[in-house]
Amino acid sequence: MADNYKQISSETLTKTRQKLEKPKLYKVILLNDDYTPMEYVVKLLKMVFSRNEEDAVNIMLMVHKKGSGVCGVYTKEIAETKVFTVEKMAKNDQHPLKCIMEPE
Ligand code: TYC
Repeated sequence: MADNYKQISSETLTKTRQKLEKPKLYKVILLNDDYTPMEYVVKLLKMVFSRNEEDAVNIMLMVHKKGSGVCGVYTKEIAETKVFTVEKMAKNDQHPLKCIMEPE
């Protein structure tokens, strides 16, 4: 019998409430600045967010024009890791690039 059905008599089946909650999702957002080179942002979007060239360029341009842009939506731990990785890479390469996360 399927796991999410409970047999309460030989003839009656009741579907039990699914107990698994949907995980909360978080947007990872890149912030604009005046110093980080555009090519560097594109490279980072490809590496950290697995974006292709076209998507990476579009996201970078959106951030450049509007001040911020969503790079992806992830569960909490994955979003935290992406933010950490972006800031660590940028700091290591001496760019002031900032990245934040927000509940969706
Ligand atoms: N504004 C930067 C420039 O003109 C480019 C840039 C884009 C920087 C996106 C940060 O998140 C960023 N070189």
